[in-house]
Amino acid sequence: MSLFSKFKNNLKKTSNFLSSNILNSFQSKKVDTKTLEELESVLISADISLDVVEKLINSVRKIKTSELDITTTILETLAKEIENILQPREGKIFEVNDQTSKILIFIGVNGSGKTTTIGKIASQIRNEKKILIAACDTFRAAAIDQLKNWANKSNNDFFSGNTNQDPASVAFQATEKFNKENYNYLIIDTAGRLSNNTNLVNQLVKIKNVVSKIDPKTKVETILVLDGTNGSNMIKQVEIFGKELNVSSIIITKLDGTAKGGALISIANKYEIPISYIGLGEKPEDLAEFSARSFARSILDLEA
Ligand SMILES: Nc1nc2c(ncn2[C@@H]2O[C@H](COP(=O)(O)OP(=O)(O)OP(=O)(O)O)[C@@H](O)[C@H]2O)c(=O)[nH]1
Ligand SMILES: [Mg+2]
Repeated sequence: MSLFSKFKNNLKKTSNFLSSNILNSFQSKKVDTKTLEELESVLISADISLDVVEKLINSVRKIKTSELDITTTILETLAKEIENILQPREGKIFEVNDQTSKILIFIGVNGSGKTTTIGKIASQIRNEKKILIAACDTFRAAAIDQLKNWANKSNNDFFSGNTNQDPASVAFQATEKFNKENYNYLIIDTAGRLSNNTNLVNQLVKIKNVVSKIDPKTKVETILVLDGTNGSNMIKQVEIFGKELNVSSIIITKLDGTAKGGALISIANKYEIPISYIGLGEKPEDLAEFSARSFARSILDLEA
């Protein structure tokens, strides 16, 4: 299946919502105050932030009512505008020809999809890179097992400490193994829940400091995983984690399960942080490199 078909098939909840409501709003085939107001409320209901909605409405306002196929023109205009917002955020974590070794620390609130996303990435790139996956979510034995299963299934090496061992000390040992045995990538899974957010963020900062100190040559990246079904609430999470940790890349998961996919556009508009992947299901292949054009056209139910 092509990347575009994957986007198109798995973003149906958002695209059904947007395209059917937009077509409904413009039954009169006119661009006027009433139809623009309706469009505005459709876009807001799709969790697109007000500043973005304003931009989109302004671009549609310029369309001449005399145009023949006005609804297609409206959808095409919206898609172009959305693509322009998203384009600067396209950014890969992984390039086949890039020889840089990396330590990737996955962070995010509990249930956002960190462990699953690590499993998917490790499955997809296992033939390209020598990967060590480390379980630094040491609070629950089940969390370690879940990650170990993904490592086994994808044929990647796995490192874990003991239950309740300090996560930063597991990260320390994993980094030593990573250096000694010449891995390309060390992928670190972390816990999503602690007694409170401050403790959680402090814990992550500690992990980051520990792995950055051991090996200054290696690039350390912090990957923030957000649950797409949270819609605009994702913004709060970018704030919480972004304050203390320099977020290198964002991954938005579960976009197959929500009509609130428009929130991705709000995030892209608000933060200059690259979006590397989007989650489109639970299977290893259901993780797609983010593409601005494919996303913009898919959510408006347009063709590639
Ligand atoms: N439909 C769908 N489900 C997903 C996606 N990504 C993750 N999930 C599911 O979301 C649930 C939580 O995912 P996890 O990977 O365990 O989340 P986590 O961030 O590691 O959670 P904690 O370890 O509790 O912090 C699992 O049931 C996953 O299968 C996605 O893109 N689409
Ligand atoms: Mg987990």
